[in-house]
Order: sequence, then C-alpha cells, then structure tokens
Amino acid sequence: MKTRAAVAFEKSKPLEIVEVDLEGPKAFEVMVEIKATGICHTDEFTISGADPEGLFPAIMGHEGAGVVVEIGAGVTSVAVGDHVIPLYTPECRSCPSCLSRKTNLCTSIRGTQGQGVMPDGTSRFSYKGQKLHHYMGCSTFSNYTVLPEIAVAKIRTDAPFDKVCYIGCGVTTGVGAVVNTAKAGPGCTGIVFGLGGIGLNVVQGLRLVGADMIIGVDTNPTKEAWGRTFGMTHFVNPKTVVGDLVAHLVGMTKRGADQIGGADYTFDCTGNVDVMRTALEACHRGWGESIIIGVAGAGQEIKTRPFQLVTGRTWKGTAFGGARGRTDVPRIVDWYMDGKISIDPMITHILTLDQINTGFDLMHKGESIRSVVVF
Ligand code: NAD
Ligand code: 022
Ligand code: ZN
Repeated sequence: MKTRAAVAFEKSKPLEIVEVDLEGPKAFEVMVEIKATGICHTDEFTISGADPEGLFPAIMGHEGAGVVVEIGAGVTSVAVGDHVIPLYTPECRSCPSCLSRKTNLCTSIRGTQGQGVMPDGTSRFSYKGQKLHHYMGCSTFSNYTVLPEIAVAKIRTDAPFDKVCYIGCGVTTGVGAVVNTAKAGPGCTGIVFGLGGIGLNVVQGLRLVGADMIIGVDTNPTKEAWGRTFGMTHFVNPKTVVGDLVAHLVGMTKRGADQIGGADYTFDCTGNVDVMRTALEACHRGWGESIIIGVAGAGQEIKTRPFQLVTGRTWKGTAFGGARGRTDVPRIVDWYMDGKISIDPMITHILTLDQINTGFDLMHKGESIRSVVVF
C-alpha cells in the first residue's frame, strides 16, 4: 500500500514529505495507523548526521500513538482496532534480559533494530523501488508503519492520541527515571538539571512520589515558570550563581544534625558531560544517586574524582526510564487519564506532517517543549 511519510533521504537535509510504499505485516508483526507523533531530540541527532549509527534513507520518529489496522500471522497480544504506542525499547518477556527482571533493555530484536530493518532482516518501506530504513524500530513519521508485535503497548481507547504519543518517549523517560531507576519515595530531595521535554517530566515524577524539595537547574531563565508548573520548588540558574555550583546546591540541601548537604537524587537531562559531573557531585555523600538521562554526543566522556564514589555516591544511567514498555506504558497512560501526571501544557505546538521541518526549527530555537505532528 501507499502511505504519506516524512523521509530523511540524506543526512542534514530537511525531511521530504512523499508517498512511500509499505508492505503488510509479516508473521508476528502489526501494521499501525499513526495518529500522532512527537518530535524528539534523537530524531534531530540522527537527521543532522551527528549520529554515527544513523542510516539513510530512513523514516525517523519514535514517539507515536495509533491504531492497529492489520496483524500478521501468529499475532495474539493485539487485535485490529486496538490503540497502541510503539516501543523503541521492546518487551519480549522471554529473552535473558527480560527474564532477569533487572533491566528493561530487551535484546530479542536489538541487532536488526539497530540496522534499520525488521527482525527478518528486511524493510517494509520503499520509495520508487529503493529500500528505506526503519528507525528505532518505530518510524512514526509515517501515517502507517509496521512494527514487531513485541514493540507495541496496548493502551485504553479513550486516551487522546495527540497527548499520549508523548508517553512513547519523553514522559516515560522522565517519570520512569524517578519511579523505576531512582525508585524515589516520599520526603526525598531531587535536583533536575535541564528543564526541557525530559527534565519537566522528571520534575513531575518527583512530585508524583512525594518529594519534599525539587530543585530545577537551567541556564535558560524562562524555564523557571515551566518547572514550577510541574512541581519544582526551587530554581537555580547556573549563570547567576556566584562561585561553585556544586557548593551552592549542596548548601541549599543541608539537612539533619550533621548539616551535610546534597540531594538524595540528581538527574542529568541535558546530555552535557560537564553537567553530568556537577550532578554526581551534588548528590548526598553516603547514599546519593545521580542518574544520567541525557544522551551525550558521540565520543564524549564523563569524569569525576574516585573519592566522589568512594564516599558512597552512585552513578547510574537509564534508557526509556527503565520502563518495560508493554507492562508500564499502559499504566502511565492511566496515570495521565487519572490526572496523576499532566501532559497537555508541555505540548506547545501542533503541526501537520507537511509542517514537520518547522518542528525541528522550534526545537533548535528552544521555543518548544514538545511539537506534535497530527496526521
Ligand atoms: P531539551 O532541549 O528540551 O532540554 C534541555 C534543557 O537543558 C534546556 O532547557 C536547556 O536550556 C537546558 N540546558 C542546556 N545546557 C545546560 C546547562 N549547562 N545547565 C543547565 N541546563 C542546561 O531536551 P530534552 O528533550 O529535555 O532532552 C534532554 C536529553 O535527554 C537529550 O540529551 C535527549 O537525547 C535525552 N533523552 C534520553 C532518553 C533516555 O532514554 N536516556 C530518552 C529521551 C531523551
Ligand atoms: C530517545 N532517546 C533519546 C531521545 N529519545 C534514547 C536514545 C538511546 C537510548 C534510549 C533513549 C538507548 C540507551 C541505550 C540504548 N539505547 C541501547 C539499547 C541496547 O543496546 O539494548 C538505544 C535504543 C535504541 C536504539 C539505539 C540506542 C535504536 O533503535 N537505534 C533504546
Ligand atoms: Zn525520544
């Protein structure tokens, strides 16, 4: 069949909106009509050519929501008409990683996903006879896409596509980093570095678990109001701090008779390796945990003095907020529908597929939190 898609034909070129050919789902695959998709940094990272693993031509997009329109042989977990969110981190429930219960990084289709093809090694997309690559196993910048059955989460049918698509990446990453990776609880203190589309979701995750103090750190002063909307209690702009930023943050979080400062949990949501060091050193000696969410540029390295870890701080990282997609994503949709988390104000721009390149411009200018394309 034919479907409209935004295609990245070459690196660092604007996406072209064209009609592409899409083959139907093979065994254990499903075809999904994408109703809405968010535009995320990783799409931009790959399109720009900065991603050394980027493949072209390809159909990007990994933050979508839609409806199953066709199922391949052997598919049992979803049916035609089901509402789903595509998962760039699948959940097969049978590989060693899924069975370990220690990680959400399912390995069952990892190799082919990274090569931009379906698990059988072929692509379902083509344009004028030329193969197009899938992207992060999702390719949500297409009105119709094909995914492995294990890479879709079935969600309730009353959830609005143009909001819950954001649960496909940003919301789950931020909220999940707090709930799954940090396992933060009531009364904790947290520092969130970078109040963008991810950091604001970390802030609301901390509010959800009942944190006492939620400090937001951003070099852009307009982010203060954004942070407060989602539960941030204190704001720090590193540009206006006199002296050492770590000392300033530790000073703000002094508690107890010994007056040792530092947060229980800190989160890097910038992807900047210098910020990652600050985040580690701003967590509490003895038990503080610093969680890296931001994706740094290719070849970047992090550093700190070993003393920081010897004195009991823990450095962690998280992918997709540690969420097991098919299990956790439907619950996060419920949290949204029950008003436990909010999404609507973060979706600052709604675009048509033809306007998708504008979404990337808005991201560059820092004018958007999230732009969503509605098909
Ligand atoms: P964003 O651009 O919306 O937000 C980044 C924020 O950081 C901005 O508000 C910016 O002003 C602020 N910032 C930049 N430099 C800073 C500094 N030195 N100190 C303090 N603040 C600073 O980006 P986003 O959508 O929130 O994504 C953040 C990061 O998370 C990206 O690197 C993205 O690739 C990554 N990410 C990771 C995962 C994962 O699973 N680990 C998933 C999604 C996104
Ligand atoms: C999503 N991300 C950033 C912004 N939006 C993002 C990028 C990469 C990862 C997670 C989220 C990520 C962390 C660890 C891995 N990836 C490797 C997982 C593994 O090896 O099992 C990652 C993922 C998918 C892809 C590449 C890297 C891909 O499909 N190409 C989850
Ligand atoms: Zn993303």
